[in-house]
Amino acid sequence: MALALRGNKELAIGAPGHKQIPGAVYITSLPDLRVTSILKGSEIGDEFGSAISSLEDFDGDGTTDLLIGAPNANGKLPAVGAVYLTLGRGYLKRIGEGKETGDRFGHTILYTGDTSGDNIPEVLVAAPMAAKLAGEVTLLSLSGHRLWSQPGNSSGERFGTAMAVVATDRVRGYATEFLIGAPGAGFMGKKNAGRGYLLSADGESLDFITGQEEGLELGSIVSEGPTFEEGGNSSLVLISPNFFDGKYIGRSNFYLRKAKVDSQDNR
Ligand SMILES: [Ca+2]
Ligand SMILES: [Ca+2]
Repeated sequence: MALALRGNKELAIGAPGHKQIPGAVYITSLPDLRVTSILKGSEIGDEFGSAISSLEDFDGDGTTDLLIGAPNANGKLPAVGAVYLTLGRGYLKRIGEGKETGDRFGHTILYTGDTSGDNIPEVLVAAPMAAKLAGEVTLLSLSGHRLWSQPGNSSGERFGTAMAVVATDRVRGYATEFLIGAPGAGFMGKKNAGRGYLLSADGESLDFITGQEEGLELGSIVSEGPTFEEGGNSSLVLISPNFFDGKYIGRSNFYLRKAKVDSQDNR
Protein backbone atom coordinates (compact mmCIF):
# COMPACT_ATOMS: atom_id res chain seq x y z
CA MET A 1 0.00 0.00 0.00
CA ALA A 2 1.41 3.36 -0.99
CA LEU A 3 0.85 6.56 0.95
CA ALA A 4 2.61 9.93 0.76
CA LEU A 5 2.01 13.28 2.40
CA ARG A 6 1.57 16.07 -0.14
CA GLY A 7 2.71 19.15 1.76
CA ASN A 8 1.27 19.12 5.28
CA LYS A 9 -2.43 19.32 4.39
CA GLU A 10 -2.95 16.42 2.00
CA LEU A 11 -2.38 12.67 1.91
CA ALA A 12 -2.00 10.81 -1.40
CA ILE A 13 -3.32 7.23 -1.28
CA GLY A 14 -2.46 4.70 -3.97
CA ALA A 15 -5.14 2.39 -5.37
CA PRO A 16 -3.24 0.34 -7.95
CA GLY A 17 -6.34 -1.64 -8.86
CA HIS A 18 -6.41 -4.97 -10.59
CA LYS A 19 -6.39 -6.29 -14.13
CA GLN A 20 -9.69 -4.75 -15.21
CA ILE A 21 -9.04 -1.08 -14.43
CA PRO A 22 -6.21 1.46 -14.49
CA GLY A 23 -4.79 2.32 -11.08
CA ALA A 24 -5.41 5.62 -9.34
CA VAL A 25 -4.09 7.92 -6.65
CA TYR A 26 -6.62 9.60 -4.38
CA ILE A 27 -5.64 13.04 -3.08
CA THR A 28 -7.32 13.54 0.28
CA SER A 29 -7.41 16.50 2.67
CA LEU A 30 -6.14 16.11 6.23
CA PRO A 31 -7.27 15.28 8.83
CA ASP A 32 -10.69 14.23 7.48
CA LEU A 33 -9.39 12.16 4.50
CA ARG A 34 -11.97 13.71 2.18
CA VAL A 35 -11.15 12.96 -1.47
CA THR A 36 -10.40 16.25 -3.23
CA SER A 37 -9.10 14.91 -6.54
CA ILE A 38 -8.18 11.65 -8.26
CA LEU A 39 -5.17 11.06 -10.49
CA LYS A 40 -5.83 8.17 -12.86
CA GLY A 41 -3.51 5.80 -14.66
CA SER A 42 -3.86 5.70 -18.41
CA GLU A 43 -4.14 1.98 -19.15
CA ILE A 44 -6.01 -1.04 -17.82
CA GLY A 45 -3.81 -3.09 -15.51
CA ASP A 46 -0.99 -0.52 -15.28
CA GLU A 47 -0.95 -0.69 -11.43
CA PHE A 48 -0.57 3.09 -11.31
CA GLY A 49 -0.26 4.14 -7.64
CA SER A 50 1.72 1.08 -6.49
CA ALA A 51 4.40 3.49 -5.26
CA ILE A 52 4.18 7.19 -4.40
CA SER A 53 6.92 9.60 -3.34
CA SER A 54 6.42 13.25 -2.49
CA LEU A 55 8.76 16.06 -3.51
CA GLU A 56 8.72 19.81 -3.16
CA ASP A 57 6.96 22.10 -5.60
CA PHE A 58 8.93 21.13 -8.73
CA ASP A 59 7.09 23.29 -11.28
CA GLY A 60 6.59 26.32 -9.00
CA ASP A 61 2.79 26.45 -9.17
CA GLY A 62 2.38 26.40 -5.37
CA THR A 63 1.32 22.73 -5.17
CA THR A 64 3.57 19.98 -3.84
CA ASP A 65 4.26 17.49 -6.63
CA LEU A 66 4.31 13.70 -6.56
CA LEU A 67 6.17 10.86 -8.21
CA ILE A 68 4.00 7.84 -8.96
CA GLY A 69 5.00 4.33 -10.02
CA ALA A 70 2.95 2.18 -12.42
CA PRO A 71 5.02 -1.05 -12.48
CA ASN A 72 2.83 -2.86 -15.00
CA ALA A 73 2.45 0.02 -17.48
CA ASN A 74 3.18 -0.56 -21.14
CA GLY A 75 6.06 1.20 -22.84
CA LYS A 76 8.02 0.32 -25.97
CA LEU A 77 7.30 -3.26 -24.87
CA PRO A 78 4.25 -4.45 -22.89
CA ALA A 79 4.27 -4.29 -19.06
CA VAL A 80 7.72 -2.77 -18.56
CA GLY A 81 6.59 -0.33 -15.85
CA ALA A 82 6.81 3.46 -15.72
CA VAL A 83 7.25 6.43 -13.39
CA TYR A 84 5.20 9.62 -13.63
CA LEU A 85 5.69 13.12 -12.26
CA THR A 86 2.59 15.16 -11.46
CA LEU A 87 2.68 18.75 -12.66
CA GLY A 88 0.11 21.37 -11.79
CA ARG A 89 -3.11 19.95 -10.39
CA GLY A 90 -3.50 16.94 -12.62
CA TYR A 91 -1.06 16.66 -15.55
CA LEU A 92 1.02 13.47 -15.49
CA LYS A 93 4.39 13.43 -17.22
CA ARG A 94 6.05 10.06 -17.85
CA ILE A 95 9.72 10.51 -16.92
CA GLY A 96 11.01 6.95 -17.30
CA GLU A 97 10.06 3.38 -18.17
CA GLY A 98 11.50 -0.13 -17.85
CA LYS A 99 13.42 -1.92 -20.56
CA GLU A 100 11.94 -5.44 -20.65
CA THR A 101 8.47 -6.92 -20.13
CA GLY A 102 7.97 -7.85 -16.50
CA ASP A 103 10.78 -5.62 -15.11
CA ARG A 104 8.31 -3.86 -12.76
CA PHE A 105 10.13 -0.54 -13.15
CA GLY A 106 8.45 1.80 -10.65
CA HIS A 107 7.56 -0.93 -8.14
CA THR A 108 9.47 1.13 -5.53
CA ILE A 109 10.41 4.81 -5.87
CA LEU A 110 12.29 7.16 -3.60
CA TYR A 111 12.69 10.89 -4.03
CA THR A 112 16.34 11.86 -3.41
CA GLY A 113 16.59 15.64 -3.97
CA ASP A 114 19.33 16.97 -6.27
CA THR A 115 22.22 14.57 -5.69
CA SER A 116 24.12 15.63 -8.83
CA GLY A 117 24.23 19.40 -8.26
CA ASP A 118 22.56 20.50 -11.52
CA ASN A 119 19.48 21.90 -9.72
CA ILE A 120 17.24 19.15 -11.15
CA PRO A 121 16.26 16.59 -8.51
CA GLU A 122 16.43 12.84 -8.95
CA VAL A 123 14.32 9.85 -8.03
CA LEU A 124 15.63 6.37 -7.27
CA VAL A 125 13.50 3.83 -9.15
CA ALA A 126 13.59 0.06 -8.63
CA ALA A 127 12.72 -2.64 -11.15
CA PRO A 128 13.00 -5.63 -8.77
CA MET A 129 12.01 -8.21 -11.39
CA ALA A 130 14.53 -7.03 -14.02
CA ALA A 131 17.38 -9.24 -15.24
CA LYS A 132 15.98 -12.66 -14.24
CA LEU A 133 14.70 -11.27 -10.94
CA ALA A 134 18.14 -10.01 -9.93
CA GLY A 135 16.51 -6.58 -9.88
CA GLU A 136 17.91 -3.20 -10.83
CA VAL A 137 17.90 0.24 -9.26
CA THR A 138 18.22 3.39 -11.38
CA LEU A 139 18.85 6.98 -10.33
CA LEU A 140 16.66 8.95 -12.70
CA SER A 141 16.73 12.72 -13.09
CA LEU A 142 13.28 14.30 -13.22
CA SER A 143 14.40 15.51 -16.66
CA GLY A 144 14.24 11.83 -17.74
CA HIS A 145 18.02 11.33 -17.90
CA ARG A 146 19.40 8.17 -16.22
CA LEU A 147 22.40 8.97 -14.00
CA TRP A 148 23.27 5.35 -13.16
CA SER A 149 21.79 1.88 -12.88
CA GLN A 150 22.91 -0.76 -10.41
CA PRO A 151 21.83 -4.39 -10.91
CA GLY A 152 21.33 -6.93 -8.14
CA ASN A 153 24.22 -9.30 -7.40
CA SER A 154 22.52 -12.56 -8.29
CA SER A 155 19.44 -13.81 -10.12
CA GLY A 156 16.36 -14.08 -7.94
CA GLU A 157 17.44 -11.63 -5.24
CA ARG A 158 14.84 -8.97 -6.23
CA PHE A 159 17.13 -6.03 -5.50
CA GLY A 160 15.01 -2.91 -4.96
CA THR A 161 11.94 -4.60 -3.47
CA ALA A 162 12.22 -2.00 -0.69
CA MET A 163 14.31 1.18 -0.46
CA ALA A 164 14.94 3.94 2.08
CA VAL A 165 17.06 7.07 2.38
CA VAL A 166 19.33 6.51 5.41
CA ALA A 167 21.59 9.59 5.27
CA THR A 168 20.92 13.12 4.05
CA ASP A 169 23.00 16.24 3.49
CA ARG A 170 20.89 18.44 5.74
CA VAL A 171 22.32 21.72 4.46
CA ARG A 172 21.63 21.06 0.79
CA GLY A 173 18.75 18.67 1.37
CA TYR A 174 19.64 15.67 -0.76
CA ALA A 175 20.06 11.97 0.00
CA THR A 176 23.63 10.70 0.42
CA GLU A 177 23.01 7.03 1.30
CA PHE A 178 20.34 4.49 0.44
CA LEU A 179 19.39 1.16 1.98
CA ILE A 180 18.18 -1.29 -0.67
CA GLY A 181 16.42 -4.55 0.22
CA ALA A 182 16.95 -7.77 -1.76
CA PRO A 183 14.76 -10.33 0.05
CA GLY A 184 15.46 -13.10 -2.46
CA ALA A 185 19.23 -13.11 -1.85
CA GLY A 186 20.71 -16.43 -0.78
CA PHE A 187 23.25 -17.07 1.97
CA MET A 188 25.61 -20.07 1.81
CA GLY A 189 23.13 -22.19 -0.11
CA LYS A 190 20.16 -21.01 1.94
CA LYS A 191 17.53 -19.56 -0.38
CA ASN A 192 15.67 -16.29 0.24
CA ALA A 193 17.71 -15.45 3.34
CA GLY A 194 17.57 -11.84 2.15
CA ARG A 195 20.04 -9.00 2.16
CA GLY A 196 20.20 -5.23 2.55
CA TYR A 197 22.73 -3.13 0.65
CA LEU A 198 23.99 0.27 1.69
CA LEU A 199 24.59 2.39 -1.43
CA SER A 200 26.11 5.83 -1.87
CA ALA A 201 24.31 8.48 -3.94
CA ASP A 202 26.72 7.53 -6.76
CA GLY A 203 25.43 3.95 -6.72
CA GLU A 204 28.60 2.58 -5.08
CA SER A 205 28.06 -0.34 -2.71
CA LEU A 206 29.29 0.68 0.77
CA ASP A 207 28.23 -2.32 2.86
CA PHE A 208 25.68 -5.10 3.08
CA ILE A 209 23.83 -7.08 5.72
CA THR A 210 22.78 -10.68 5.02
CA GLY A 211 20.02 -12.78 6.54
CA GLN A 212 21.43 -15.99 8.03
CA GLU A 213 18.53 -18.41 7.60
CA GLU A 214 16.64 -19.87 4.65
CA GLY A 215 13.37 -18.11 3.84
CA LEU A 216 13.81 -15.14 6.22
CA GLU A 217 13.50 -12.65 3.34
CA LEU A 218 15.42 -10.03 5.29
CA GLY A 219 15.05 -6.67 3.54
CA SER A 220 11.43 -7.12 2.43
CA ILE A 221 10.87 -3.78 4.19
CA VAL A 222 13.69 -1.36 5.05
CA SER A 223 13.83 1.95 6.86
CA GLU A 224 16.10 4.47 8.49
CA GLY A 225 16.23 3.78 12.23
CA PRO A 226 16.95 5.98 15.24
CA THR A 227 20.36 7.48 15.96
CA PHE A 228 21.82 5.87 19.07
CA GLU A 229 24.74 8.25 19.65
CA GLU A 230 24.61 12.01 19.41
CA GLY A 231 26.04 13.20 16.09
CA GLY A 232 26.39 9.61 14.86
CA ASN A 233 24.85 7.87 11.89
CA SER A 234 21.27 6.73 12.10
CA SER A 235 20.76 2.99 12.43
CA LEU A 236 19.38 0.74 9.71
CA VAL A 237 16.18 -1.26 10.02
CA LEU A 238 15.58 -4.39 7.94
CA ILE A 239 12.46 -6.42 8.48
CA SER A 240 12.40 -10.22 8.09
CA PRO A 241 8.65 -10.96 7.78
CA ASN A 242 9.08 -14.74 7.73
CA PHE A 243 11.09 -14.98 10.93
CA PHE A 244 9.41 -17.56 13.17
CA ASP A 245 10.82 -19.06 16.36
CA GLY A 246 7.72 -20.98 17.44
CA LYS A 247 6.31 -17.96 19.26
CA TYR A 248 6.95 -14.78 17.28
CA ILE A 249 6.35 -14.14 13.59
CA GLY A 250 8.31 -11.41 11.85
CA ARG A 251 11.25 -9.52 13.22
CA SER A 252 12.54 -5.93 12.99
CA ASN A 253 16.34 -5.97 12.98
CA PHE A 254 18.26 -2.84 13.97
CA TYR A 255 21.81 -2.43 12.77
CA LEU A 256 24.44 0.19 13.38
CA ARG A 257 26.65 0.82 10.37
CA LYS A 258 29.00 -2.21 10.39
CA ALA A 259 27.72 -4.03 13.51
CA LYS A 260 24.41 -5.49 14.56
CA VAL A 261 23.24 -4.01 17.86
CA ASP A 262 19.81 -5.29 18.66
CA SER A 263 16.79 -7.23 17.52
CA GLN A 264 13.20 -6.88 18.46
CA ASP A 265 10.48 -9.46 18.04
CA ASN A 266 7.02 -8.59 16.81
CA ARG A 267 4.00 -10.32 18.22
CA1 LIG B 1 3.79 21.88 -8.32
CA1 LIG C 1 20.35 16.52 -10.28
